[in-house]
Amino acid sequence: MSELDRIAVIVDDITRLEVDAIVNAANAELEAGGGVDGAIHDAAGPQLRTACRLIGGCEPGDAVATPGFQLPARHVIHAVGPVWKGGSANERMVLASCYRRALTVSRELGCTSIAFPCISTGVYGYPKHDAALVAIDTVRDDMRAHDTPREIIFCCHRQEDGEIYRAGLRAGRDK
Ligand code: AR6
Repeated sequence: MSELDRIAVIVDDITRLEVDAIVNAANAELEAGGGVDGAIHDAAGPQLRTACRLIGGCEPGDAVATPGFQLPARHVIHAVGPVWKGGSANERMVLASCYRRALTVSRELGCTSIAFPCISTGVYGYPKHDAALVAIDTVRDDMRAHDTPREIIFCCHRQEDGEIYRAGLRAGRDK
């Protein structure tokens, strides 16, 4: 079984997923913002805001976990992506680190399934194709090294993002 068989691409609202962990595209202050972060906070309820405030913050490239509260997902792993500044400010490294750290945290929590949004590609402005390739490469490398989480979902909110991931995975089949 190739690691690619453990990866799924779906187009959905990540707050609806019944998985062990969903990843949030958070900010360094862990304050509820817009985009997927806002949707996750709305669906999880006010306890999530309290839990985030207790943690206090998270560096770009890092990830921290809270419970999912009212979400169907058991955990939320808050990962802070890079703000796109043209590509020469270590954005690629920071984005890859988000995915690696989120996967490490999910293993510490004993997760078998995890869903990622397209981190940094909204408000933070990371070019979508490039971000998808970083996500796919980083997740594949991690999966080759680890048996868990067993199932990894790229949860895109828009059809066009789903197509970008599917094309990226198809191209990667030969690698
Ligand atoms: N389910 C899945 N994906 C979603 C959802 C959803 N419900 N809603 C939006 N997306 P963004 P960033 C996708 O802007 O660029 C926040 O204010 C969206 O289509 O949410 O990392 C935070 O507080 C896009 O592909 O995150 C930070 O301040 C992806 O989520 C800042 O934005 C990421 O877009 C983080 O910016």
